[in-house]
Amino acid sequence: INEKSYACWLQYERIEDREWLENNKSRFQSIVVIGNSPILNSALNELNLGIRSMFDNEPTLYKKRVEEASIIIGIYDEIHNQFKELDTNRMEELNEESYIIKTIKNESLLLVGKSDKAVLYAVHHLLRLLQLREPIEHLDIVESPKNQLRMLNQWDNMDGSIERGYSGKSIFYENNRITKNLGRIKDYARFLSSVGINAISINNVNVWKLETKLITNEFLPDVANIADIFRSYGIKIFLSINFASPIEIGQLQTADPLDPDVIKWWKNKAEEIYNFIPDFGGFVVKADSEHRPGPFTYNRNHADGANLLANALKPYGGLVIWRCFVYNCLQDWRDRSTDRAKAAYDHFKPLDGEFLDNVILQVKNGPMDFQVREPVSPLFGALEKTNQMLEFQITQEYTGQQKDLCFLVPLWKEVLEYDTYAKGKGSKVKSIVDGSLFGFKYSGICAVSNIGDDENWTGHTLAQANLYGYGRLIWNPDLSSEAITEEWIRMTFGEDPFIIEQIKSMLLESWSIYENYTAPLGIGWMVNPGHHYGPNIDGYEYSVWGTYHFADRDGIGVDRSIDTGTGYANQYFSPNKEIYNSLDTCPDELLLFFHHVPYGHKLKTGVTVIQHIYDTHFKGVEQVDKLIKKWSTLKGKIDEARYSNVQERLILQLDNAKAWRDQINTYFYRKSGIADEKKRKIY
Ligand code: GCW
Repeated sequence: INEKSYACWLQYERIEDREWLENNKSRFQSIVVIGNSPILNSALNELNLGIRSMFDNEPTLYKKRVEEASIIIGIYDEIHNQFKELDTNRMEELNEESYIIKTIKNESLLLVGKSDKAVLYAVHHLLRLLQLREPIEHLDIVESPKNQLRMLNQWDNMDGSIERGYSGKSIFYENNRITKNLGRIKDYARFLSSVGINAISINNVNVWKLETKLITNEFLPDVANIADIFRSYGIKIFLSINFASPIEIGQLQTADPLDPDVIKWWKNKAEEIYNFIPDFGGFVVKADSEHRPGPFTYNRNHADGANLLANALKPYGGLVIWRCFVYNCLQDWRDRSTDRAKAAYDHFKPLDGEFLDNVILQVKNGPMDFQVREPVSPLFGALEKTNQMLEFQITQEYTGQQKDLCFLVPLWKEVLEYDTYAKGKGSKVKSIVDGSLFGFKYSGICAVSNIGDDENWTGHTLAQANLYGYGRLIWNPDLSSEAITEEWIRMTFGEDPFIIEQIKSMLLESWSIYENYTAPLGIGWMVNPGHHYGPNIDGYEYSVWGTYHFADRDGIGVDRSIDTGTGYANQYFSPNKEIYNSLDTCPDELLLFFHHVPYGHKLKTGVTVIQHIYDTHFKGVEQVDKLIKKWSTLKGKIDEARYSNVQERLILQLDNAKAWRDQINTYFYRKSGIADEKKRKIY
């Protein structure tokens, strides 16, 4: 296998800078670990691996000789008596995942965590500094993650396929079994822990027949093996469950959440699971959504459903992560009153306060479905008494499927910085999901993973940046997109300033480029039904999915305003609702999400909607051309495997961008009859 492709951002390239080496080598001669646990062991192994490969020198491992070691790692409780340098007050205030890295008197480095997991994070922090060739002479770092749950959702099926996966097959399952080849899972755990991920659900939220049995003794021993691996990297595992399990695998006639036999069945089931996995994280649940079973069948609501499971998991400290992706997926396109965007809020807002405290509602960032541009879901801020977490999609279902380059950190950053005004100005999404605004007991961020068994994990090598960036951003949403991008490039491709600049601009512009050549002005969709790649303007127009653009000869867009439209804008707090509601103030990029306008409507830029469509679509293709040119300047400067992987995909991207440009432009030219002012080629 190609090591560089496989190693992602943990390249641990040999340090060539002589001066740097001379100055710092002595600091990495020996390590002592105080304490003993599987996680500390992982921390030590990683540190050892990193040092060995960057310094070309195997550090000596001491058992106890603290005075002689150049690096001392351990857990605060077991270590603090020995080091007066540790500020006890400061340490007491920190949480279980916090750590410090400190240079102490005799030039040794102290890496102390509040827990063994935190020690592992400290080690990764130090290795990152080394990979970035940062100055390390006088370190005094205190770090805590801002979000509590930092999670990934795998959409992996046991036949080895991955729903919306674009990077090969599952690393977890093959031939309807859990894989015996656990090495890759271990490396995945290493990557995830290096960016601070602490939870993972390991099967698709669409839980099919076989996957329903993951919570039976047929598969639990194998699930427990996977849990062991992740546990030693500080990551808890969760399973997606089938709400109808009591019927499917329990021989009951019903899955009614208020039925005593059903309640008992889940209680016993929880006990059984925790016998295998004592620190099992809990369940992720997609219920009454896209034909998956749920409480509606029994005339019960989502709180009844979630609380059933929460009661069962409670004795063991388990969580129920209940998804809010609930809408009518059998809509009649003739029906203009139903609005899919309103559904999640309509279903869950009335239930605020009715969920048990070990339930978390998982809400997608937008009200529709991970489109290239959507407003932020109005459920953020609307739930004051219910634990909430945010769901992003790292896998590029609607954003180019890892053929097209689309770096998503800037999008996620916008979502986290969005002000909901739920408690007045400054009620940002990031302070809702970090629990601080409403004092949630549990909260955080999760995302659908983009990895598979491709050699480079993510299909497109540059899509590794999305996984890395996701982890870094949710650890600390205050990090800038630029800083995260640069970190990733330097760790992945090294220190050459030219390489860094080229890739940095490619990544940072890619989201806007993708937006330029696909569906315009926040309208979304217009993709091929089913697989969702490539243009198909009317692909979903007369479908059951509630995803329409309503283009006719006069205009385009969905009227979601309060007086004349579906009223969706009303789900926001003031002043957001007024901003979206009015044509004068609605931001251009979301115009067609909120309003139906004539093609001649002037945007804030002064350009008409139709001319904007033409301009952006021609521009998008030119921009992809430039991406190809930029990348070609790196030939010979980076290894051939990664170079050609990206080059091949950029060529596919260009084809796709042209297909989008020509279909979108032609479609709207034919609908509107309005010519391009610049008289470019439209078919
Ligand atoms: O984005 C849509 C996808 C489905 C997915 C669903 C969901 C797992 O097209 O493939 O199902 O959302 O989030 O549940």
